[in-house]
Amino acid sequence: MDRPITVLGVPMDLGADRRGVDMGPSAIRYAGLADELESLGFDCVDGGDLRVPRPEERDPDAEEPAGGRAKYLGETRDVCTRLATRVGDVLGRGSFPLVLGGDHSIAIGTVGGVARTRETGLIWFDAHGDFNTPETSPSGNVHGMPLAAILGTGPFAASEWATAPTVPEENVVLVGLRDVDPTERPAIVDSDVTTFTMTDIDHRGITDVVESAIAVATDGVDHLHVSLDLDWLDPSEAPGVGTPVRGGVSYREAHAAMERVAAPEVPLTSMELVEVNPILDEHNRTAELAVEMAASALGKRVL
Ligand code: EXY
Ligand code: MN
Ligand code: MN
Ligand code: MN
Repeated sequence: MDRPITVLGVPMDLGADRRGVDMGPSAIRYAGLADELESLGFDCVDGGDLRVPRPEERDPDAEEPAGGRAKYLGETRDVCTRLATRVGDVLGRGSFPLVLGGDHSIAIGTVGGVARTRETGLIWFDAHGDFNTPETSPSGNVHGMPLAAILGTGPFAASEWATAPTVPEENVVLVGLRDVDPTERPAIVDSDVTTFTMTDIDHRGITDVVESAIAVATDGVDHLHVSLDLDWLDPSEAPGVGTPVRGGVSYREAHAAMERVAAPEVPLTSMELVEVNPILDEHNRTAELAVEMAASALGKRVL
C-alpha cells in the first residue's frame, strides 16, 4: 500500500464495565506498533489520543436514552462525534486511519467517519453481536451496542451522530460469533447482516469463511473497514480483553484471516483494533497480538 497510515488512539472505557481498556492505545503503542509499521515500509503518523471524559467527570445531568439504559450515552456521543470527524479528516488527506481502542463503542465514531466520505463494506470480527440497543441491553454498556447504533434508526443511531448514512446492511459481516444475548438475537437474524459463527468456522474453516465474508462485504463498494475486537480470538491467545469468551479462533486462524484481508484485490482502507485491556493481560501479550494483527492485515509476510 503506497498510502501513509495515521494512528488515532481512543482511550475509551465508558462503554464497558471493567476499567483498564482506556489503556489499550498506550499498550498497543508500547507493543511496538510504529516500529512494526515502519519496518513494513509505511509512513506512519501518530495522530495522538482523543480526549475521553473520565468517569468522575460525569455530568450528573448528562443525557440518558429515552428508553432503556446506555451508560455514559452523552459522553459516548461526544467522543464518537469527534472521532468521526478525525477519521473523516484522515481519509480526506488520503491516509489510512488505524484506530486504537478503547472499548468497542468507539466503532460508532470510526465507522461513522468512514461512511461520511464513502460507502464501505464492514467486517466485524467479534465473539459478540454488539447488536443491543438501550432497550434490549442486559448491561447498559454501550460496547455491546455499536453495530446496532451503526445500522440502526432512531435517536440512538450513529447516523444521528455522524451525519451520514452509515453502512449498507448487505455489506456488513459478523465473524466469530459465540456469545449472543437472547435480547439481541432477533435483531441480528432479522437484519441483512451476514453472520459467521464459530460453528461455521469449525465446519468450513477460517479461509473459506473469510473468503465469503470479503465477497459479501465488498460487493458493490470499493472500500472495506475491519473492526477487530481482540476478543474474537480465544482467551488463551488474547487474555487481555474485557469480556473473554472461550472457544475463539486460534492464533493461526486470526493471522490467516488478516493475511486474506490484506490481499491486493481487497480494498481495505481503514481498520480499528479494540477491547485490549492491559490490566487483564499477561505481559502485554494481547497488545502485542493487536500489533501482529495490524501488520498481517497491512501485508506483512514471512517471505
Ligand atoms: N452482549 C453483552 C452486553 O451487551 O452487555 C456483552 C457485550 C460485550 C461487548 C464486547 C465488545 O464486544
Ligand atoms: Mn465488540
Ligand atoms: Mn466482543
Ligand atoms: Mn470510493
